[in-house]
Amino acid sequence: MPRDIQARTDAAGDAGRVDAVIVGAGFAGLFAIHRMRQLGLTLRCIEAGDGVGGTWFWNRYPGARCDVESLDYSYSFSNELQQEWKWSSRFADQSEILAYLNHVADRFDLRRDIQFETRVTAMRFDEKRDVWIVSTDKGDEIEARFCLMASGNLSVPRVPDFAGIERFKGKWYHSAQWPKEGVDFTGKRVALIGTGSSGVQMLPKLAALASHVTVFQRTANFSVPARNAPIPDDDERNHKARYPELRKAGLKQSSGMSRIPIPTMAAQDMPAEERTKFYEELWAKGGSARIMTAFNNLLRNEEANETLASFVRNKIRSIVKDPETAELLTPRGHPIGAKRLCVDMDYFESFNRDNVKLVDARRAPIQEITETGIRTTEAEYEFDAIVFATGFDAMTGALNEITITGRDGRRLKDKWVNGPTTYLGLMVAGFPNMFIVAGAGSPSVKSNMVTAIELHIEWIANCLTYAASHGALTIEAQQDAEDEWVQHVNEVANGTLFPKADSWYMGANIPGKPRVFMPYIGGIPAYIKACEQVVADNYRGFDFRKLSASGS
Ligand code: FAD
Ligand code: N01
Repeated sequence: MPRDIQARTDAAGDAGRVDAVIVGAGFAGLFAIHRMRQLGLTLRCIEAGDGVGGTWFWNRYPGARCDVESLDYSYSFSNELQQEWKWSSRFADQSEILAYLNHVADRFDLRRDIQFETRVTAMRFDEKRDVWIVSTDKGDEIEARFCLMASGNLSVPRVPDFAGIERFKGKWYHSAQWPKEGVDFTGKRVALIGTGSSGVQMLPKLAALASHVTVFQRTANFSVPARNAPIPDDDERNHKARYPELRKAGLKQSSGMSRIPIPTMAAQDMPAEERTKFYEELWAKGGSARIMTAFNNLLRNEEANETLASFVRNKIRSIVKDPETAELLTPRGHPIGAKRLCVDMDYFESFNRDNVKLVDARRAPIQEITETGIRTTEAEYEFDAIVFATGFDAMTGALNEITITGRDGRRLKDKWVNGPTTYLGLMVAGFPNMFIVAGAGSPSVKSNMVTAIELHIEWIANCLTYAASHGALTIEAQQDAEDEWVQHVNEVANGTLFPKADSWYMGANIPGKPRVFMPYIGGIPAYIKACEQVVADNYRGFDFRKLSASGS
């Protein structure tokens, strides 16, 4: 395939020139290599880590595992792959997902196109030649016709700007920069800062080893039990026998997950007693997907949301024995699900242990890290280790860290100063031939990410094929189309309860970051329809150009 794409790149044998640069070698980057190779493109994938896996390479903290069931949270592009891989449990842990991604890299011979331990620092679009010049921290300058940004939504870890961290004599860790060799917390006094999904997964594991764990909680979070267990052989056999059909069924779900009944009823339409029984059943089944889609209005209607929120609050009170601790752990002030719902294995139960203590970091914020521990506005604590489960500069962080310069010398970061703007989440006007994989403006983190990634890469592959067949060298989103899409993304979000929470979806976890709801919350089916309509209208909203005005 597309000789036209290659016409001015002529990459064969020239390491500094390729058809496409792919940034990142996680789920997105790996599939991108495979799919772009099928188009006959020459490639270079650049990855900061020394191995593949992205999220699953970096987040090695104890307890890390997925919360989308593994039979769904895996690639569908190869039936052989999905048939041969055996997941040990319903929600696989980090090491298993990392092993899977390494298997994928080997099975499809992907590593030969990956340059590891290299960070892309800058990308500049050369308007005269219609190529991107990609610079790295190793001094490379690579020319590429296309750039695929598979750099991740949750790949820039964030440690809050606490004074004094450099003075701390013990060891400190961030959940997403975990040492490969692991950490032995046996007998240690440990501080855990942050009670999002990472902190919630980690606490039971830390508590089992450490002499004492102090949890600094700023916002109490909703969490539901995973009920993780091995997948019974029969279930696995049945699932695999129907895999292609189930993958298709997943695309009809807002979340992109299969086997979750599509809700047809509003929460208020079920009598209260029956509703509580239903929530009990879903609580017993475990996981977040079923309970959050028990009714069709849980994330649209506050009264409906409150039925589930109060059910979970009661559960917390029934699990946690000390009433004061239970009270502090009870989430208030945001709708359930408007921050990502945590999925845990004995999180609330851990607070019944003698060696776990909860500190209210809202009432008494952390003031500084001292030589020996942490000082809040109320007290000083001594620790051997501090664990930051304080999250990420989500969705825009990885792209904004790269100096990306498009047409007319315009920086992406400047264009996004009021929040990310994209057309279909795929491209940005003024940045030709740069595709973003499953980022802002697309279902991305509000769906099964692997589904979102596969959809995007297929779309990009088809778009490149179309461009080649029309002799086009550049593809670019039109500003009007981008504006319209951004407006749609905002309208859809504003029809939900999501903007009511200070979440990372809203950029609220980073001081000074613009408050906009970044993912597209219309769901996978609506998103697929929007993309298909654009294609059916001959890629409405995209310009395909044969040569740039000044090109030769
Ligand atoms: P990533 O996996 O983040 O990979 C991006 C890669 O790009 C990284 O390896 C990074 O090093 C590299 N990179 C970034 N910038 C540069 C640069 N400038 N130069 C070179 N390399 C660069 N999603 C779900 O749908 N279900 C789940 O159950 C789920 N569980 C999660 C659990 C954890 C602990 C976390 C943190 C996230 C989870 N997610 C989950 C979201 C998860 O990020 C995605 O599912 C998916 O793994 C993202 O893949 P990706 O390839 O898009 O990005
Ligand atoms: O990060 P977070 P995360 N003082 O941003 C607190 C995915 N993921 O790494 O809420 C005190 O959610 C902060 O407090 P507050 C998933 O998409 C999935 O846990 O801002 N506390 C919060 O409690 C998830 O949503 C899994 O008030 C401070 C915490 O740190 C996303 O990754 C597992 C603070 C950060 O929570 C991010 O999750 C792990 C301060 N100064 C991750 N600053 C699965 O289960 C921040 N905090 C699949």
